[in-house]
Amino acid sequence: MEIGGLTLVTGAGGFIGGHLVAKLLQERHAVRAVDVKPTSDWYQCFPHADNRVLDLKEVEACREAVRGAARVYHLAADMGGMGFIESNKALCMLSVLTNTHALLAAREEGVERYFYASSACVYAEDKQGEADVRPLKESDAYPAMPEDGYGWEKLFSERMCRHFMEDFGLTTRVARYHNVYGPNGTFRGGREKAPAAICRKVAHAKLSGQHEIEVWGDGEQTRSFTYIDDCIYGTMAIMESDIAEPINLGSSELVTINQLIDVVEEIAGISVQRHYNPSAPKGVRGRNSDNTLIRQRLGWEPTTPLRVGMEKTYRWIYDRLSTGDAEIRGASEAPAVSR
Ligand code: NAD
Ligand code: GDC
Repeated sequence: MEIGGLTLVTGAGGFIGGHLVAKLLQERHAVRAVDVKPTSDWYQCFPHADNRVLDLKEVEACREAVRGAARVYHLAADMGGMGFIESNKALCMLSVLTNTHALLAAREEGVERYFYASSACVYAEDKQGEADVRPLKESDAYPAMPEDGYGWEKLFSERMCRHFMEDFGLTTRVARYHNVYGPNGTFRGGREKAPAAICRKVAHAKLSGQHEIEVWGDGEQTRSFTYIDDCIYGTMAIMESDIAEPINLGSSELVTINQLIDVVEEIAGISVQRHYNPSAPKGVRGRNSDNTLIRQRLGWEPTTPLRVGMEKTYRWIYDRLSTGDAEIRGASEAPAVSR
């Protein structure tokens, strides 16, 4: 027996959306799963969901997607890691259409709750200039100086959620995700983020016997990485909470990229020669999540240790590569530019 009303997940063919649909179905919710990609390209596709292929940049598609839904998790976005967002700013900004039209449709339909997946990329760049960074608290998004393109779109869409709540009474919730990783996500093709990219490179080194990898930047830049299970738990908790302002959803375990590589080497059981590429996309010098607010409001914060999450991620990527797929084995890391 299903519980609650219908829940819509947009971007359901992607990494986080696929895991969210899985969890909602496991908890016996009725789910509509929507993505622009053909279902054969979804990372996870469940026969028990109402799966639809729609381009949510179109308002009519949003109306079809939202029809009958009580809850909307809006995750659809044209996005990726630094290799994608640095060279596809216009495409990233066009995601404003999906959120705008989904909000309009949600208002018309009278949905009960609307969740928007924002990003740590909304934070002002001048607060992320050092590797030994002060963790970012929610107020650090202003005065606004976010990541060019992608970050501006996220910040604008956050504010649209806020004003739909204030002016139209639509209950909106916004989480700022900090670099989420795990199995069943992008690990090749140019949109992958550092955890999946490093897993792929080390797994490829192990499989090929050529124990060397390229590292973007000098490896001393810092990040915190959030395991997918924590992301899904936090997303659903924030959706059901009374937290009306954007809130960090991220790990506070700060590591350098070199330390991330150390972890993957240990999991893989090899050491690799690192070739640093200073002209590759680097993004901010340091970024970490201040979790004071989420601890106060939810009595919880992401806790999965990097070593534990990376073990599962590496195993999944290693298994994909070791299937013998020549294209995957030789996967190029050229930044993806789609036109
Ligand atoms: P993803 O790229 O794996 O999934 C996004 C999905 O949205 C894709 O499957 C894509 O096909 C779909 N999509 C894009 N345009 C669409 C459209 N016009 N209509 C319908 N579907 C469309 O990304 P993800 O990692 O699962 O991220 C989910 C959300 O979380 C995104 O909004 C992203 O910006 C946000 N986010 C993710 C991270 C992270 O580290 N993964 C960090 C910060 C924010
Ligand atoms: O791509 P990303 O994970 O995104 O890169 C983190 C750091 O890892 C960068 O400094 C990058 O130069 C370095 N790096 C080293 N080698 C590699 O092979 C590699 N591939 C990649 N991709 N990076 C490498 C992300 C955004 C997301 C999202 C999150 C929110 O920025 O790209 O879209 O919004 O932030 O936290 P990152 O953390 O800069």
